[in-house]
Amino acid sequence: MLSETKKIWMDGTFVDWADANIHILTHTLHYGTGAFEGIRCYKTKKGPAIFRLREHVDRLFDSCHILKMKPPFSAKEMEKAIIETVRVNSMEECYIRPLVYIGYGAMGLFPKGNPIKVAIAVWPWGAYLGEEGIRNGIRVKVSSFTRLHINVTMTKSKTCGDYVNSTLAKSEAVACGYDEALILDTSGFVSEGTGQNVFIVRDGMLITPPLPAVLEGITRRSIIEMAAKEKIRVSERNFTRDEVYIADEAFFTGTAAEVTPIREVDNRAVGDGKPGPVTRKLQNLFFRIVKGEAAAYKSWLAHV
Ligand code: PPE
Repeated sequence: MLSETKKIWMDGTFVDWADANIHILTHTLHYGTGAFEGIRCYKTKKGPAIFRLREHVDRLFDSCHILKMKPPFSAKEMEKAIIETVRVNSMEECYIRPLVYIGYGAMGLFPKGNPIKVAIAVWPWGAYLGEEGIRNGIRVKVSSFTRLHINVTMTKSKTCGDYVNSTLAKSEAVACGYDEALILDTSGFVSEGTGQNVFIVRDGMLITPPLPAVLEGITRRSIIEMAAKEKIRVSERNFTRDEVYIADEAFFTGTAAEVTPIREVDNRAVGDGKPGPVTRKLQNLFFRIVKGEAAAYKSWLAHV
């Protein structure tokens, strides 16, 4: 269950958690045209710090632009509101969920004149795929559901409705006894997890699917930038599910999932079935960065 916090920011004002309600005829609730973000704030020696806040807010505005929703706040105002929401709730460490949605007004697919509404909630959220998963890796199954085609939904937008594809894949994987799903694209190549980008390691080279059919993950981009500094070679190219079977290492990245090693795919051990050295190295560096312990990456943190 979700741990409740005190206040939720709704359209410029703070309301009590219990009163953060909307009308049942809210357009987004019916048709899914809305955009959200997932951001994390970490405890550092200098107080709470939000990881790559600017990048997340930029992506939220890109999603809105794609969906033709104009938020009634600027990106700067959103950044300030996010920081304020963390502060008002006295959070040391939390997950942050901004949501832009189409409010109550007209029904029918064309939401002419309906207000664009914005909310920001925060709550404590531990390891998304479990502490055990972070430490020793998770078990993954290739999904029977195919990832969104690039001309069916807009893959550069973090659109609420697109997550039906993810929830179907996730519940199937869990029902089959796995921790997470790995989803193939319409050409049959590996795309991403239900809420994570995926990396494999072969002969010391980091490989991740190219952007067209996956979300432009901010953790993904961070890992690529970190790998470059660590002199780890990176290739953005397509690969098949059996290339994951024979990879030396594999891991997921995402705001919620952070850096989670994959120890098994479709009942086949990846490498020796334990998090490998490249995964460990990047995972350790990632956690040092978000906790403010890596001076070279200070600019990735927005202190509250
Ligand atoms: N792919 C998808 C489909 C996705 O939803 C996410 C984030 C990513 C990749 C990784 O992106 P980034 O967080 O920028 O590195 N998924 C969010 C929602 C998870 C949820 O269960 O809700 C997240 O991780 O916050």
